[in-house]
Formats: sequence, C-alpha cells, structure tokens
Amino acid sequence: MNCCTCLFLPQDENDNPPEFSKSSYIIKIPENLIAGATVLVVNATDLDSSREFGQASLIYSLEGSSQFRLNSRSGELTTTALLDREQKSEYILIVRAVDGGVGPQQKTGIATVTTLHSSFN
Ligand SMILES: [Ca+2]
Ligand SMILES: [Ca+2]
Repeated sequence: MNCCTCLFLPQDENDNPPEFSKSSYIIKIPENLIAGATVLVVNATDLDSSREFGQASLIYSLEGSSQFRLNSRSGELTTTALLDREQKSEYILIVRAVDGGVGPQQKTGIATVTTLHSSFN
C-alpha cells in the first residue's frame, strides 16, 4: 500500500460468477405430464453486491431441448409439450446463469430429466 491507492474508493467489481445451488440437477417426472407444468426451479447465487452484476442481475437460459423452457428470471423449468416416453425417456439440459456485468460472468449446470412410466395407462 502506498499513498496513491488511498485515493481510490473501494468499489465492487464483478469478480464473482453465479453459482448454481447444485452443479447437477436430477429430476424424474411422470410421462403425460401436462405441457407447462413446472418440473424444477434452478437457483444461482452471485456474491457481488451490485444490482448491475450481482444476484439481482442474473438471467437464466436453457439449451438442449425445445420440450422445456426456463424462465429467465425465476429459474422455473417448465415443459412446453406433452412428453412421450416412447420417443425419448431422458433429456440432458444445460442450464446457464449469466450476470449483468460488462464482461459478464456465467456458469452452467446440467439438469437430467427422466420421464417415468405413468401408472395410469
Ligand atoms: Ca457477478
Ligand atoms: Ca465483487
């Protein structure tokens, strides 16, 4: 430390990436679940205190299947269609959280969705 550094007020920097509550989510859902049902809520935390690049700035996105969508703010994962186990019984989804920094920090996680035989048919 020298005298010059004292002139700069400590300012928060975007030095924390979002962290998912789990690195990998595993969920099992019944087949024939109605489209639009919420099957999972992902949650990431960002330790930066700024609204611009901290927790409040996080945006979620999803890759891997058009059968699902992820609410960019709430992290709610919902189905977009009726899932047919005979066509596909397992989905590997990539969930991503990005903060709002100028050089945004991001983190990805994996959600594995398995559809189970419905006992009603
Ligand atoms: Ca951050
Ligand atoms: Ca920080």
